[in-house]
Amino acid sequence: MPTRLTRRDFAMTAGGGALAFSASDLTGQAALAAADTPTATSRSFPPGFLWGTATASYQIEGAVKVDGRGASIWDTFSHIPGKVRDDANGDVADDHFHLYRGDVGLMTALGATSYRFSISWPRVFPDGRGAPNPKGLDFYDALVDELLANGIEPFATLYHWDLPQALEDTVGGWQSKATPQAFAEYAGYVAARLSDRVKHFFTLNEFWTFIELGYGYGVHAPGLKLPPGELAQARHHALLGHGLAVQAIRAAGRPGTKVGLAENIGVCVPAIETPEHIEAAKIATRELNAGYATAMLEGRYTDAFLAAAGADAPKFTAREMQIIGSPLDFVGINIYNPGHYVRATDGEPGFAAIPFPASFPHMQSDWLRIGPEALYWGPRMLHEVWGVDEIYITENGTSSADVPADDGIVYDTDRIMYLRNYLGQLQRATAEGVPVKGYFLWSLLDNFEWADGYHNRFGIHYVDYATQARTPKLSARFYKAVIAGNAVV
Ligand code: GBH
Repeated sequence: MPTRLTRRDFAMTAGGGALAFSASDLTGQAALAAADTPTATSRSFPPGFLWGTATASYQIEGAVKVDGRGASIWDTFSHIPGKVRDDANGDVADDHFHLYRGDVGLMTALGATSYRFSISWPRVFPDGRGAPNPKGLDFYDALVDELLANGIEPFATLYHWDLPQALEDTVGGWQSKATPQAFAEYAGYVAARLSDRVKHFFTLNEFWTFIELGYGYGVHAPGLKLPPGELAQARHHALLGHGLAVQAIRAAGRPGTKVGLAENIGVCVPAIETPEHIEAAKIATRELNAGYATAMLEGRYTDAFLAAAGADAPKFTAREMQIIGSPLDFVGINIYNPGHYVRATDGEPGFAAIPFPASFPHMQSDWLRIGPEALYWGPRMLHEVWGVDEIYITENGTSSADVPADDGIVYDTDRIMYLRNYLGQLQRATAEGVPVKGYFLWSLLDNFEWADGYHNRFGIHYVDYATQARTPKLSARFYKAVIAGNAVV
């Protein structure tokens, strides 16, 4: 049942209590050594709010042929000339597979209390299914131990797009129901092995992106351009993989294991914050996310979604929709930009999405539009439309045209501007009682940015790819002050 927060509820739950801040210098990192002293402000987050960074396996690990890892569709795709900017690939990336201890040290220097990483499916099941690779989880075992030894809570994503190539070759990847089945087996195996230490598992990351860009537009692996009906079926199989994995993780995980998803919902922002436009944005939230988030959070495709798809609608059974709608413990949302500004209209459907004016501001990439209020409305909509009570911002950040200055530091004031304004809106949400429990900044390090290769740098640590040296950018120092103060600074 959707729940509705009233102003009174907000008032009763608002406030993070007194700001208990002690300026501590936790860092061993030279460039972060200067401790900026946050002052107590009304811009604080609730006590116990988790602060971390996020990464994904193929974007940072490298070591693609180590310890029996199988190939993924991104290994194959990135090695096809012309698919990735500068024909870059993830063969080495940040070499995090070998440098993870130092990278956890960067997190410790920030004062981070959590970390979101993803597990490479083909490390664990080189053929996607069948026999697990005995060494497949060793790296993640060691990483998790290192995190916990440093007081950092691990959050694991099971699928951040590196599908085992064998599944693409043998069954057509997400085009087949065999892939969701295999994904669930892998998910259960990982949960059995790691849930003694990892309490939060995300099933799949950004359904929209890997399905639409990978199987529809052909710009991400596996590079297909399926016709609408087949694309709809691939979408449905990704949802089914999620639902089956939720059940497998529950069955195999220790008591207390929590499972959720990480989706880049299209955040519907009311163009004007008045009741009629807010109501319109809620209707829009359900309908404009009907292919993914709505289906998983409600266990159904909306009537409007099926009507619009017509003959190209996915084929599904009632049992499958029940699996897809398996209850979740929490929901993660990746928010970089506003999805749509929405206004109320008379009659059905009650909303209109307003096209973005050409002058709408953006960061380095065109798609990275600057709409900080997306970080307010995204979680508020999750809570009010679907009653979600445990919300994480699983990604937020930006790439910038980062160039080290003479002293070696990147003075990325544009990234700080972006983060400060988005965090300000997130703080507004928590102060009003929207149950956001943590925030993961994308990303810890500059890394392999998919089809954009290494050109777009999203890290708060600069990576010199020739030497693998990591240097905190000014934004790392900013984020450290945010974490230390548990407040927007
Ligand atoms: C996330 O995607 C990913 O989860 C993460 O791996 C990635 O590194 C990060 O954000 C930064 O991009 O140029 O028209 O093809 C964010 C959503 C959707 C943003 C696809 C880039 C490409 C649009 N992404 N989009 S287009």
